[in-house]
Amino acid sequence: PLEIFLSDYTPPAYLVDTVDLTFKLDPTATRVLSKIAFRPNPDAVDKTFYLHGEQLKLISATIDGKDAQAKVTDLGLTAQAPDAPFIWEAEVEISPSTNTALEGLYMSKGMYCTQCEAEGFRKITYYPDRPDVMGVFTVTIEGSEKVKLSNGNDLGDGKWHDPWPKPAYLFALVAGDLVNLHDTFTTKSGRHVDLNIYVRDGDLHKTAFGMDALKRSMTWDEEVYGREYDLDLFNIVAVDDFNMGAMENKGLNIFNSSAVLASPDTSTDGNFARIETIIAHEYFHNWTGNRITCRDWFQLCLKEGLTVFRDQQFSGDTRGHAVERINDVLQLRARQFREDNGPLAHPVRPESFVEINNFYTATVYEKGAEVIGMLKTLIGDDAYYKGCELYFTRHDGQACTIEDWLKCFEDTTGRDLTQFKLWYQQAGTPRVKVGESYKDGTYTLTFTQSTPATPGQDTKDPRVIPIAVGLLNDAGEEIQATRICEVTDEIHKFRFTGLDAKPVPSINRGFSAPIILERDQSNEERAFLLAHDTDPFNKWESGRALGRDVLVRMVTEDATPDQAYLDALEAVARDDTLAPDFKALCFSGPSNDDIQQALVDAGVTPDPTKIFLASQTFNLSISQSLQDLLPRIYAEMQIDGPYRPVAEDMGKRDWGNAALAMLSRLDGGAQAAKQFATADNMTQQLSALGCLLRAEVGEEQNQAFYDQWKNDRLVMDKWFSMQVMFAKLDAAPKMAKALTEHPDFDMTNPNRFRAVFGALAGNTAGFHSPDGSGYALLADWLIKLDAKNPQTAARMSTAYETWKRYDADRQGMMRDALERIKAAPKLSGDLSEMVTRILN
Ligand code: HT7
Ligand code: ZN
Repeated sequence: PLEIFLSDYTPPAYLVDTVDLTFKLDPTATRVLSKIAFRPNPDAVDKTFYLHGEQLKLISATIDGKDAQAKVTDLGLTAQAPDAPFIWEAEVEISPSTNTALEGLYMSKGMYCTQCEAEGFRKITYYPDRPDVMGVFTVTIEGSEKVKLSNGNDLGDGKWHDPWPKPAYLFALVAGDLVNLHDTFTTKSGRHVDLNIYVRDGDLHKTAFGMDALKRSMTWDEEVYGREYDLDLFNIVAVDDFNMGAMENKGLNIFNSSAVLASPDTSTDGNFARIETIIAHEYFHNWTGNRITCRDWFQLCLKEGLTVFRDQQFSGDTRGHAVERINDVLQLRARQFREDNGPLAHPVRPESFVEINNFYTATVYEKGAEVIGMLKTLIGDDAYYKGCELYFTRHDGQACTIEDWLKCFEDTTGRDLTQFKLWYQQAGTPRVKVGESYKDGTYTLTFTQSTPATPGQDTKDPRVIPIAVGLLNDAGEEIQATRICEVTDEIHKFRFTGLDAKPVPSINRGFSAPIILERDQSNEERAFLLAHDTDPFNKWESGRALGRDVLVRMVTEDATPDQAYLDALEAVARDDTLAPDFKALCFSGPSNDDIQQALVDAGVTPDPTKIFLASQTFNLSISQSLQDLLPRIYAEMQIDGPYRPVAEDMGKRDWGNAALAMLSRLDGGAQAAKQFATADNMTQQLSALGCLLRAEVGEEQNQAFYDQWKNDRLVMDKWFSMQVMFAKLDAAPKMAKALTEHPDFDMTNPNRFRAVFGALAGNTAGFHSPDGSGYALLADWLIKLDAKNPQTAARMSTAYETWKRYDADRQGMMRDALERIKAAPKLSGDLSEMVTRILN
């Protein structure tokens, strides 16, 4: 396998002006005719004319009308091209119906669709398939399908023209017998835009929320970033078979149907919130990704980190900043910290890769977003938006680098961002030790930073870390409003003067930097901050730390939950000033993975079985201590009137269902059974089913759920996943195995595969069953899936990335599973790269 290095970047030999494509659609023999106007690139070093192309049957190729005499390999072709502008014409044949990798042109339930990011266009025709080659595309689609779509504006008769030059990864085509919801949007400068969401017949009633989210996203980007839409048409298409969430193709976004289709009876609050975020994310890419794209795939975070940051801002503005931030950090810790502290750790901007699809990671996306957030914190809001404005004007229509992005902020602020750039270059989560002292009215905080070695990076330089700090007095009053301590050295001190007594610090407020704080903090202080901190993130964080400490002691010392913790939780439950969704988060408790990390940090080998059993006792104790309060909370959180996917109602359902989960540990599921029977929306129905499955009394309801929803594939994904999620210990791999034998299991559909095996990997105690059955089952299925869909198989192999954390037996069995995958015949480059990196 070929490793590609950022340092080897060279400009393309030829640039593209225009691309004319004609598709003669046929399931097994689609013909693609291309006519491309090339011109030599004056900046090129290597002048070889090279076009990428994979799995293509070349019918003919000419340069200026003469046989191109192309030399073809499995990966592309070369030809003698003039050192002057010329026209390339080619015809190739491809087979969309047998394309199960879902990359390039493929078929999903009778519908043609494409996925070209990152390198799928080369499976459609020969082309310089790299993001720094941008052309103006005109597309003609010939076929009997009722609806035929491509990028840009509709010229009629299956013909499309996109006036904006774009890289090939943003090309899209869809053809099928689809129906659509139509709406319109008028931009602030008066452009009339037609909006459509195309779906398969029968799904139209699930499109209204997506359309509303799209219009709100368009308004938000105008108001907050001054970005307007730039075509007369914006189309979204829902596709059932899709490797990721969605794709931002210019003017023709393609969505996994799970990321756009929503209705109250089939979608949970969580689904609605996710759909809103993804719609916004893809729409925001129109400026951060499409108008300004990446020079090469090493710069992926340029568009992804920034666009995630923008979608998080949007969701915060829409649903509330405190809860949005807590949820974003929960995600970051669960996925990115895990990645950053294991064998797959890599910088936000990687230095090398074998398969770019393996770098659509939590580090590039989520840590990439954190880096933007820190930049904004360091330079301030005004300077941030001024820098963005310069970026949009200076680089419109270009393919850029992280250096281009940072230079805009250097030029607007006069600040040197060389040290800040380390956040893009160094992998690993910084650890910051906190020391404190108080003398004569001066309180001093000493921060000492270090970052553990990561693959290929043994030593690290100190980074600039913005740590937001506030101080409270012992009456719980804020005596120092949030101040940003800009840590730049390995050891950095900050003084707070004029104090009457030693304060209580609230450190890294709002999670201002993605770091691990190391501080000896007493449980009294945690409880104090949980009660008094004005920063909602640290208020929640203190409660979380308390819970983690209790659980860790339960695992390591067989302790019982202490009364102080239970009292602190009760105070949260009774506090009428706190929002219901915030309370629900305070009660979500530390995750299994949280506890594992804490144990590893304390030098203890985590045993997932033991942690699971301790968590059961922990949750039961909380339920018992609140038993008098729970019926009242539950009753108060019930909502009269029709379901609305708005933050206020979602918060009430969250808190009400947290109460239901606690009640179910006491009443054997009686209340949950009532809720299941009367629920008029999926959030209530599914929460109740979860409680019943957890209590191991939900067999009847589980069957009823199946009977009710067996024809709705998105709800069926939930049904598959719930059963694995709530199976206890080694029942989880058994359940997953049984579900693979269910007639509705379809391994070629990534959503269904993830429903079963994503749930298995997420059921920590089940996946890590001491007999190794979880590891072995996943390995069997990853090998099977790899033959059909390497991209999804490779992504799911990350379930093994923590293998070095465990005891010798578990390590041995996980290593065996990884070795078995590695030795599988005809293993894809995608999966092979992942298992090799995980094993190293
Ligand atoms: N930019 C897209 C990333 C992507 C993708 C999407 C679907 C299928 C395969 C894919 N490979 C890469 C989605 C996004 O970040 O918005
Ligand atoms: Zn994206």
